[in-house]
Amino acid sequence: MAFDVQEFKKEYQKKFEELFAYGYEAGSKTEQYIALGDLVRGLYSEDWIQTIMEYNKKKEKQVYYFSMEFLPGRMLKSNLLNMGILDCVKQGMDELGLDLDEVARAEVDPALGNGGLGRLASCFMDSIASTGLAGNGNGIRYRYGLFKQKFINGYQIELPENWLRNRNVWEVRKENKAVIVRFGGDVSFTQEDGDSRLRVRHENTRDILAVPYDTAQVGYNNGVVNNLRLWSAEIPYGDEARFSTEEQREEVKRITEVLYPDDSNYEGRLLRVQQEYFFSSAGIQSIVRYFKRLKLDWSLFPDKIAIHINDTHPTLAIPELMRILMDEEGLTWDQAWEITKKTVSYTNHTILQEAMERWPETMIADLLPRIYQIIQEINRRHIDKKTPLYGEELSQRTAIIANGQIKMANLAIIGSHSVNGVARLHTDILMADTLNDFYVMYPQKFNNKTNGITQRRWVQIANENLTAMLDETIGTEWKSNPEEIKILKAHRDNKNVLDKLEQVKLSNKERFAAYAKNEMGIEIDPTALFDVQIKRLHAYKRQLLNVLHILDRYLQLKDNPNANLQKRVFIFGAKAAPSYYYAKQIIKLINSIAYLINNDPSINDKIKIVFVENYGVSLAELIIPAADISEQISLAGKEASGTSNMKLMSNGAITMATLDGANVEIRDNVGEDNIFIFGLKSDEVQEYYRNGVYNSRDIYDKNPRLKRILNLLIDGTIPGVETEGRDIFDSLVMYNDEYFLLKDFDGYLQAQYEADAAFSDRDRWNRMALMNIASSGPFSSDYTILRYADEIWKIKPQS
Ligand code: TH1
Repeated sequence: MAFDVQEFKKEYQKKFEELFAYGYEAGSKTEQYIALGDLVRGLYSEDWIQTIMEYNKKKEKQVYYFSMEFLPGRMLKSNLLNMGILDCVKQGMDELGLDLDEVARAEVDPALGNGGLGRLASCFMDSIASTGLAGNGNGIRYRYGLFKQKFINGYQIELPENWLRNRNVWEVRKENKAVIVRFGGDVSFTQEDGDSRLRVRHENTRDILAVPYDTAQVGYNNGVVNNLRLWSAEIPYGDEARFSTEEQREEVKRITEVLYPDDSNYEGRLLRVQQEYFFSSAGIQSIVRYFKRLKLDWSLFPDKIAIHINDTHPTLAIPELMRILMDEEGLTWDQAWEITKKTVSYTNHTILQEAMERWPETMIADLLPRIYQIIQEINRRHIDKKTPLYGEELSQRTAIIANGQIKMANLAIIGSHSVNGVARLHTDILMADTLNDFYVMYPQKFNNKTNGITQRRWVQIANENLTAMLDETIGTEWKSNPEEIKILKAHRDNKNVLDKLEQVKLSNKERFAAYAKNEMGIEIDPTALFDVQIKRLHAYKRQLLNVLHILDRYLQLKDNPNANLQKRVFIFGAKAAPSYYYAKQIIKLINSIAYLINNDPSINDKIKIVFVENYGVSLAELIIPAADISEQISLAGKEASGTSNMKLMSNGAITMATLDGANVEIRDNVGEDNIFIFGLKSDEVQEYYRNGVYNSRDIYDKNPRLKRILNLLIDGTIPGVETEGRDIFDSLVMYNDEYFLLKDFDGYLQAQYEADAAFSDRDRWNRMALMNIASSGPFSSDYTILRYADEIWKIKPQS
């Protein structure tokens, strides 16, 4: 983009005065941010219009990524970067006496997602635009994002996150594109004289208006600006009389009021399924409306449209598309079914049973009577067709409806042409185990697409120091072609480069240390080893294993204050679902241990624990560049992929990992010497579950070192955790330790002491960091998305 600093300064001043009617110097940070955001939106608006017109004119095939969650993070700098004007604007702001970074921090980080799944959707939106693919996002404009986390006396407290409290400069309300989504009502069939077909009559429905808010997704230096469409629930115009009571109006608003705070967990709540149908139906309606404008035969629908469903949350898009094609457009069942299957593809993100969506049949029958009929019919035809081929038992196991429940994964698989897992190991487990019955029936549907991340946000924006150092060392090709970062390997023995890398890391650690001091009052030493675990709090992710390791160090230092131990700062960031009692107990435990150890003078700062409040995308951008160790210690087989592992690696952290999810592929890329691997393998875990010989009590009795650590939980050493300590102790020792922490403990400790040794050899450690950065290119979501486009969606980058 042709752009000039002087011109920018003029435009910015003008924009500010136009918006606020006084000079920018007197404005608040929020006002200064809003003026800049508004200006930036104006700068890409022509490309935005142009991109959409181009797609329409060429009747380009487009993908629609349906996701219940998007976690875009702050958008200002990412838009500036992708538009190619970041440096220019930074300089301009500087000359105006403003600090771009400070102004950028005034943007509220929209937390419209829980964790990896939502962040993946946003990395994908960036990559779709940046690789020049015609693609759109479809989701929900929650009035409140994921709760804001506070710690009070070490306990997690949840506060509402009013992310729209200031003006959202990026979104555009498109009232003229609103559609009606219908709930409830009565379904009947009529046949007119001389008409061979039955007509569906769907009456007495509760009609909700879905209003889209569009946000631009700016591609990296390519002029492409795609669209993310988020739907908001409102009362239909002119229908106010039907919503006369406050109660009725509240009910409408409630649909898009708040994001469900559960990650990898399922609650069969009515409001949740309303949300799912609401945005799925609205998305399908707007797609069908667009397709009809092309004036093509319906059979060409799958040649123009690909619909991707991010986990099962948008699965109702399948029966909804069937409904519209049949009831509204008059296609036959077989025509509609062919089109639907060819159009839809599905990603599975977890094998955890507690995350599998199953809706009570009666709930769906009441809420969505016509959709319910269609699901029944899909199920009936599936069973009729598969029983003669695979026998009664196997076919019944793949039924969509069983025991009064509707299994959304089964519907998603049967109603789509592609099912993918999110890392090689995960996909293998799906095929061999979790979804094996379906794999037997539809082997050709199954494929792997290992997750990825965008280095634009996670390196270029989050880690400016590293970016500058890379540019200087290997040139700038890696920015548009992430694989090219591999040429950094040539510098692995270059002492000068290794020292520079150490400097980069140190300055990022200083930046985080300043945050810890200013925001939390914790003093940390930037030369200590920063050991980072940032992810949702979940038993299977095993934050507790990390805790056991910390307690082991604590005991060593208590025994001998001069013990020769590497100084470490343990950094945690994690939210627990508000109803996940055990996870909240673990938060309280970690905070209490932090209090105990951080304030114990005899520990002499050899251990510090920093549990940041309200972890999210913005804090990730601060923490990840400062990490030395990346904790990826889930029980093997449980973490489908993980994506913080990739972000941390790209920033030169060394992975401490089990062979789970994408950790396996990270090891393959970086090599055994540049990663710390420990613990049970996924097949060994499987074997334990099968033969049931695991006995954690036995390990507790026989391992004195571990026993002493576990006893700390119940002997009063840790203040204020009488119940938490007891419950956690019991889960590990008395109730057989579901996630095998005690089994993996020894291996973990050993790997941690190897890490200490490696860290104390500065050249060795820096070389490991360099090799991680240099091996991170293949984990770019640009490549992931190109594989989706080529193998699943059948769309090509625009030239
Ligand atoms: C996560 C997986 O746990 C993680 O391993 C993976 O990297 C990420 O998805 C992206 O693929 C999941 N998040 C959710 C959230 C909900 C339900 C299931 C999953 S799986 C609400």
